[in-house]
Amino acid sequence: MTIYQNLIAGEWTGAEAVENINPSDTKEVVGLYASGSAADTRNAIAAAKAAFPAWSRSGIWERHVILKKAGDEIMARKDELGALLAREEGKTLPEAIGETIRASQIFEFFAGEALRLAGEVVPSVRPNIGVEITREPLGVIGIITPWNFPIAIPAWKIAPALCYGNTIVFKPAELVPGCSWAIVDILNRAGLPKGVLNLVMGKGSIVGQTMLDSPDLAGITFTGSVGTGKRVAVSSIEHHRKIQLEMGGKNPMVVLDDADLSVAVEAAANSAFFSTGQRCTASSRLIVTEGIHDRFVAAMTEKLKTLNVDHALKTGTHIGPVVDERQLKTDTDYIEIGKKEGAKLAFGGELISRDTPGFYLQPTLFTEATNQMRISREEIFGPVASVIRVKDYEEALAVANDTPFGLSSGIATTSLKHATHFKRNAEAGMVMVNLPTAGVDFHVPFGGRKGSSYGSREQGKYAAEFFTTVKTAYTLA
Ligand code: UN1
Repeated sequence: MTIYQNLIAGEWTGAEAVENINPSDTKEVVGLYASGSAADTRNAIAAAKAAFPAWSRSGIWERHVILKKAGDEIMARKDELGALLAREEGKTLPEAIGETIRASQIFEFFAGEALRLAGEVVPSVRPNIGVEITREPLGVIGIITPWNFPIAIPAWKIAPALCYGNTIVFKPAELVPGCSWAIVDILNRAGLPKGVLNLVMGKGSIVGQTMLDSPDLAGITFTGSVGTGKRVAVSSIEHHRKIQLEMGGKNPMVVLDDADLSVAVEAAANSAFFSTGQRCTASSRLIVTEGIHDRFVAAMTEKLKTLNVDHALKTGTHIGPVVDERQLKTDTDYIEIGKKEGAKLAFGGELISRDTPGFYLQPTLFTEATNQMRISREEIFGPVASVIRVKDYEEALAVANDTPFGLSSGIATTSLKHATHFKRNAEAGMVMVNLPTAGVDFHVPFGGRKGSSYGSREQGKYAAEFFTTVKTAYTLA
């Protein structure tokens, strides 16, 4: 089998490789991918550092052309890359193709942004002096991405990093190197100069740790677990490094008595269970007022009966497998914890077997949960959600905000008054009215508050905040 290698200083390299396994069919090896060493990582950092002076001064048209070419190629290959994504991560083929299209759109967006780089010219408070405010590239950026969005998250970090003139050392999640390798190959062929984008696949404890220990990374943008995020933060203070962290969520979806029941059920089922619940934007706390509670639970249970859990590539699959054995164990452990804590298992909770050996788990719904239970406080990151019954809107809002996280917060209601109040008072970076908490646009800011995020927003124009540093220049006229 060919080894998909790391790209360091413009050369494909690496003989050590690990198998990329399909979670829908653990007999299938998706490919062999290089596993980089600490020395590879140091070489990649050195290459990015050497490439920075020239790339930081590259023309905006050159950046535009490369980003546009990448976006176009990803779109042209959406079915093939979507299938690769579905095979390595386990989300369904339509979800995977959708994510691939999103990655293409992100490259197209930042191709445009490259042409719109601008500063400000303002008068000085002193006579005969002019002031210019410009944004300059930050330097070498470390990009560390999670397994749950194998193409969109790398795209939304790589595209702005390049657009604003930075060079990159990129470490994708070990479980899903395939889409990352494909993006890097596409950008490399699109004409990026050697060393501007370096790919080091491999273990967090080796590649990731070497990145954290390096004094040469000016910034690290990270999406992943709270624990690893904290380690990125601590190491970055030591190295005086800018950071952008996207970590967990325990996103609430409030359902009020006056909600349109089918809108509420669609939004809740989508955000709790699609992509196998493996989204930091997933709704895992369904906070439902008394008057609609029983009807909502009955309708959700009916809806869950219609969702097929099966091989990600099979037509008609609504929910693919859990990503791997470790995550499956976390999910089933939390299901046991929920039962012990006294929540009622209203649907699911069982492993299922299909034609191919994979990590198949039923969508799982608890009722009679309280907001104090561990299943309501800790991120599970699987197809597990719980219904918390509340008296009224005021209690629903208080429970929604009573969490260490603050990424996305949703409400299903037909009341303008409650929707408006919720938008203003939800303690979250993103608020969704009559929509799933997950599934965001690619051209507007993404990020949260409290334990969910740290640093400035990702995506859209707001990405410039992290990927650039501001300069104020004064000139005597
Ligand atoms: C989405 O819900 O569309 O890791 C995106 C995650 C997020 C991305 C969610 N950073 O789940």
